[in-house]
Amino acid sequence: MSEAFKKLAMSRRGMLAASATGAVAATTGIGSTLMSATPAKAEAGTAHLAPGELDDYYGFWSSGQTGELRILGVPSMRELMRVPVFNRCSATGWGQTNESLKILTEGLLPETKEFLAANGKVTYDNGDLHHPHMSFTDGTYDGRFLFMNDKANTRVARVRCDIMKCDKIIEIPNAHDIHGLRPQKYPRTGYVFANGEHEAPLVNDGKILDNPDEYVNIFTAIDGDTMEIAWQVMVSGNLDNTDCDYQGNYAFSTSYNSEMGMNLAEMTESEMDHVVVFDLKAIEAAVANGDYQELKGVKVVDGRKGSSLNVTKYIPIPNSPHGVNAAPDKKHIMINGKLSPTVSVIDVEKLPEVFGGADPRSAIVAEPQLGLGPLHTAFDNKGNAYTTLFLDSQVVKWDIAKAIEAYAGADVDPILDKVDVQYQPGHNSTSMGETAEADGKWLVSMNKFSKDRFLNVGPLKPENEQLIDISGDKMKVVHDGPTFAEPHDSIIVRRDIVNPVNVYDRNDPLWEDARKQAEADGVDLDWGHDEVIRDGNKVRVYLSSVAPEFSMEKFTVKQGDEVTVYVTNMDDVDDVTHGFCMANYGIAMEIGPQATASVTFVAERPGVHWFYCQWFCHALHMEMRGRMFVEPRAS
Ligand code: K7E
Ligand code: CUA
Repeated sequence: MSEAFKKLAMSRRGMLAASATGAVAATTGIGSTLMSATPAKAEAGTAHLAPGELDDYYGFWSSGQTGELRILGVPSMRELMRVPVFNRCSATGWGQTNESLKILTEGLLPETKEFLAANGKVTYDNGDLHHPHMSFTDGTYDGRFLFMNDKANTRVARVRCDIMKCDKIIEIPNAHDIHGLRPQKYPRTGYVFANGEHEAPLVNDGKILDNPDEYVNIFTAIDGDTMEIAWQVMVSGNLDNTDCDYQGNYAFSTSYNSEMGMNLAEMTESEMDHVVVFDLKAIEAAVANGDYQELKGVKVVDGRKGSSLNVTKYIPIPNSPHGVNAAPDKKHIMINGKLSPTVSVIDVEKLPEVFGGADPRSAIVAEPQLGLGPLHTAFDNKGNAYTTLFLDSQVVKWDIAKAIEAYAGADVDPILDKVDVQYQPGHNSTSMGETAEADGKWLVSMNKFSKDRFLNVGPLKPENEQLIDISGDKMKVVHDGPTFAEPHDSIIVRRDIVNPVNVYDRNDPLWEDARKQAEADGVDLDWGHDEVIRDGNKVRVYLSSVAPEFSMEKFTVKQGDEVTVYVTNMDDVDDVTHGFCMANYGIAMEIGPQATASVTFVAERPGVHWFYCQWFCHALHMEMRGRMFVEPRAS
């Protein structure tokens, strides 16, 4: 810890202890509008849905360090579901069932598996999920998949939208700490672009520390259909957020640390950082021509400054840009300034000239001054942009065409409206706003602090996600929505695009391994079954369940047996999920209608052990139970 950091840490603690909010605000910029903001009045009827009424939109929310994906209804902001991804889940058995463990482990690199084994684990327990985005076809959402990053452990995951379960997680080699993530918009996804945020020595084997020249950052393109890595590009400077155009030609990544600094002073030293523009066709050509090095089985193309391959361009942007957002006009890319009060607007039609040798800044067609701390921008269908101002605690609505005129010298003010939000907004999202079908109805401002907006629940406060009606000229805050740690980002998807099933298909690939094992054991999973198969000290117990009963009231194993319990839920009724919880064995899982799930444990505790259904399914749900008898080891 540096002396400067110690001092800063001590002075902040001192101020907070004295609860001098004003002083904190003055030094950190946090809470600058805390005192002045007036509570917004909800317009009757706008965001309120009567009991039983359905929302118009699905909202897909990240959860930051909680590591799961959340589904909300918009505009009601009701939380509909939590989908475990990088985290563990006590209710569903995610991280415990064989089916989920396969997904959580199969995409890890060999050295990661070794490292985890040395720590007594098979996979990571945590994740930091920032950016959930849906797959696209022709510039709009197609309802197939959701993709998301794990900043904590350098992974990318996919969720199937038909069942709303994660089906793939891969660790990204060579990169460090995946942050920005976006699916290709055109012609389809296609590629999923992922930024490694933190730079490290290319071969990170403990020989290099203080030699930033040998540090690199890695931009990765993943094939969204196979979840395999297509290629990587090595860049100069770090990588923060990313987005891509509507033509399938370019991707863009912001860099807040073009300096390759290792501490705060170094990282914020230069006046200008940059956005890296990736020429996708040129990268594909370089790969086809063999202009790459192979690292950990991945083709890595050199896109650093000074590389002879013309695959990247570095456009200078004022200090520490953060969010990147492509406008639904299919032409403009917004680079949000963060430390600079500006948003820099790139015209994608100028990029061929830049790659032909023109001044990279010639691609910038507007750079409006919007306020303090612009982080992310969302869009409506009328040519307007909505940018969060972290330090000002506001959302600013501005006219893209006017900003372009002003940059060209016209005397026009692009700012149309500002609204206070509570407080410190990070991401925002508008209904369908990151697609060509932006509809200009709703905006969610995702605020990092909630302070006085809710009942006090102790030092750890919820965040506040405010719903803003953007259908009129003036923005109106109509709803406060508290959320637990720490949603960064969300997307708002028209409900007709998302069509999940009610009941699983018996042939779903999720339990492929269980199906094969059952076949080998002569058990037909598609019929009610109750079999105990012994195979040395391995025992496979095949149970089925129909509310309110398991197919076996008891089964017997021996102490020390490795027991796998397979449960098939024979109910094919909408909403009848069963569970399997083995009391005092630390075992619990969800079995959806028509699904099979399995869990493996060592029966080391002798005696009678009750298993029961832990998802309420029937009037006789309490009676849905049975016994495992573990015969003691002969001693
Ligand atoms: Cu918090 Cu998208 Cu990770 Cu901005 S990111 S706020
Ligand atoms: Cu089955 Cu509760």
